[in-house]
Amino acid sequence: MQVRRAQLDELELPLVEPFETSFGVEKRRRLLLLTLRGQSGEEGVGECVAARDPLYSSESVATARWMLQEYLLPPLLRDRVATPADFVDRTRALKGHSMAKAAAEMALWDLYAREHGRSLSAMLGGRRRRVEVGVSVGIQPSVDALVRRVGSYLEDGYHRVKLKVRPGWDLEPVRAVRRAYPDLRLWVDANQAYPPSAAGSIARWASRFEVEQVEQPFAEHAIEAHRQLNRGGRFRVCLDESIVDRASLDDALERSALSSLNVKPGRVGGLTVSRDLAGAAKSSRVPAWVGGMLETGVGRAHGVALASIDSFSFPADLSASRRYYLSEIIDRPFELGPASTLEVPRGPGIGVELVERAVARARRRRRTFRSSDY
Ligand code: OSB
Ligand code: MG
Repeated sequence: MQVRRAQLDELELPLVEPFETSFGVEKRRRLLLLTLRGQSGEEGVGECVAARDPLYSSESVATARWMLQEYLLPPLLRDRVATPADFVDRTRALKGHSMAKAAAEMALWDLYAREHGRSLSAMLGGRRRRVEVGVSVGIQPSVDALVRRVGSYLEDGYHRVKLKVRPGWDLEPVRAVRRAYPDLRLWVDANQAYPPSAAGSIARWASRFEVEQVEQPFAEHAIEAHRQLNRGGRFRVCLDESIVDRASLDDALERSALSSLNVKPGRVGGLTVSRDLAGAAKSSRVPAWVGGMLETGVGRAHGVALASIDSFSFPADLSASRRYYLSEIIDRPFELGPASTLEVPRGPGIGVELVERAVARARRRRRTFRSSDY
């Protein structure tokens, strides 16, 4: 593949409602969209999941834009890459900046699949036509509001719910949701909000209210604390932020620090590594599932294609488009189908197209890079 032109758009899209986690509230998603045009004239698009501020991880829209324009796009416009995996190999020496790398890697995957006239799912080796999904529910103004919110998602058809928790928003909301919905498949995610000393109390409420898994309760580097919590066995311990590459996964698996793995392509540098991580987890009998970062339809389409691979076995954090945004930037917004699933697009590449007018409306800035400039 030879990239001839790269277009980097910064968008701002209002969320249908604010999304609150232990690290902050997001009302409008700021994001980068990268469009790569190949020699063939085909285009591939990738979404960067870095948020406006570096709260989930050290990356932000500004660091990702800088990394792309200084280090990732120039070689891509100068030299050919054989495959998306080849791009991963060539950029391995550059430390960190996984979200910036992932945006380029995923745009390359879309381009690669389109140049082969095949769907991204098929190119990745995915076999499912539909993928099972759940919904991630932010911290709400009150426990009553949370129970109503969960109720409306169950009415929509979601079979699995993940509650965002933090110290002071855990036992009561989890108890109330469990009382209202005794059979619900219930997960929680703390985004590193607890000190290791909270392990005893987390284990008590998680067991008592039959929480199936607790995601990333402790700090990114607190593998030992996660290992300790994972010894109880009444619920799974899921890692998200702690797993940034194959080495960190192998170490955590070796130490039995996890019993579920959230795989976000943005966090680990793209789809090539995501597929490898899910395979490694499966070999250790740890279920993997595709996580989300409030993506638009572009990142959602990449996530759905990834989730169509057999190595993923738990429901993804990839909900219907309208759970996130009033207006989508793709032509065929994702809708929830039977049995809490999203359909895997079957057209070339990610199988959905950008709606140029919607992108233009959301665009805050654009920069174009051409191979002739390098
Ligand atoms: O930790 O999984 C997370 C959103 C933003 C940042 C971190 C996380 C999340 C989610 C949302 O839980 C999942 C989704 O996109 O539906
Ligand atoms: Mg998480």
